Amino acid sequence: MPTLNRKIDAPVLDADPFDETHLADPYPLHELLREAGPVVFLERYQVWAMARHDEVHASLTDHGTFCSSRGAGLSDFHKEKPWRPPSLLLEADPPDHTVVRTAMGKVISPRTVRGFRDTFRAVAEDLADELVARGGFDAVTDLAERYPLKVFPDAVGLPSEGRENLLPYGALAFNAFGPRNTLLEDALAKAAPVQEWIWASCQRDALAPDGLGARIWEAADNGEITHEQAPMLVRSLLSAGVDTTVYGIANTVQALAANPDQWARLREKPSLARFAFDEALRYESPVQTFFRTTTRDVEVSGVRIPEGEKVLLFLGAANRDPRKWGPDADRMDITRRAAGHVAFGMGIHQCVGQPIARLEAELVLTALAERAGHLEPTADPVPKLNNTLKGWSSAPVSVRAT
Ligand code: OVV
Repeated sequence: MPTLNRKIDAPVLDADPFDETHLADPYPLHELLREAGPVVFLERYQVWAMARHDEVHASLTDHGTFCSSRGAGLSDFHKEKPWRPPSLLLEADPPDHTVVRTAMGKVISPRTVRGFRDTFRAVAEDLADELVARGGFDAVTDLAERYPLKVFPDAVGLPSEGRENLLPYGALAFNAFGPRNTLLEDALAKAAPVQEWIWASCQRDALAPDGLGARIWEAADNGEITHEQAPMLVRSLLSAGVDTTVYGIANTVQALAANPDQWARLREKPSLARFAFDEALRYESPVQTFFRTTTRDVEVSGVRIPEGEKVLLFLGAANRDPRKWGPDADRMDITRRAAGHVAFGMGIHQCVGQPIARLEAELVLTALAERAGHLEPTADPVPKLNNTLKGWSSAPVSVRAT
């Protein structure tokens, strides 16, 4: 429906959050969106948007009104065919969602994740030894891409052949939440062999008997989920579990290198690693946005949104809202109480893999902080463009042993 024929009692903006300028540096747009009002209307995509913490948080936790089963991207699954069969987790509502989410929560239990710690730590320490000895490295390609790409696929029990498909698949999945711009078209053009490898790797015979993938298939044997659902849930691990952690770790190391006072704090007290990661997720959120769709007419902070409308939630902007975080919301401060950020989402869809992500980040940051004296950027980081993810394709740093 053209804007002309609708009644919109919110500021109407013509900015494109998915253009290259805003994807590379979204923060000026975030401020504009937050200051424009609690709810705005984005003319170009005919969608509503929220960028303040209160409204983003409230929408994420009201899954009855802001549903996920019509897609967590711009595309409305009631109107367009999804690019792949919808995720049983991300793109589902209760009661369907509840069943699979419960099963996944058991697979990624605290006990299971504790069981990963020793192996994950050994890999982190070997990598940190190597990188510190080198005197310099790229925080993205030498650290953030190597670490999760070793420990996570091993934990899932994936075949070692073909793992180079994991990053392109994640990039595709996260680009697919946005509009059909060149980022998405380019990713889709190369997608067929990537998708084939992913789907083959979700099948029982491809998965090691002791990994998370096999545990999902056992949940089907136990009747918690069906055998048809099992490969789809393995697919969720492969969609959401790799790029997210790569961006999260890269953004954290880059932000620490760029903020020497914060790196000094972590180096003095490596046990702050978990807090540094949370603050980095708030400060530079890997997942910047998700959409929801309204299930009814709803009023949000005085603005009426009709039923069946797409709503773009700016997680990354909520995480820098001065109304929530104070006047220095744009500053990285690892001693800040970053709890309450929405980088993992909030409510029933909040990241089910987050204990694994947190473990990876804690161990790799601790290993680095225990070994590296100084850590400094040696060149500007290079933005990596994605319709949903914010991060870098390269972030060179120099490092000296303690
Ligand atoms: C890309 C993405 C994010 C979160 C969840 C999923 C995918 C999924 O497939 O469940």
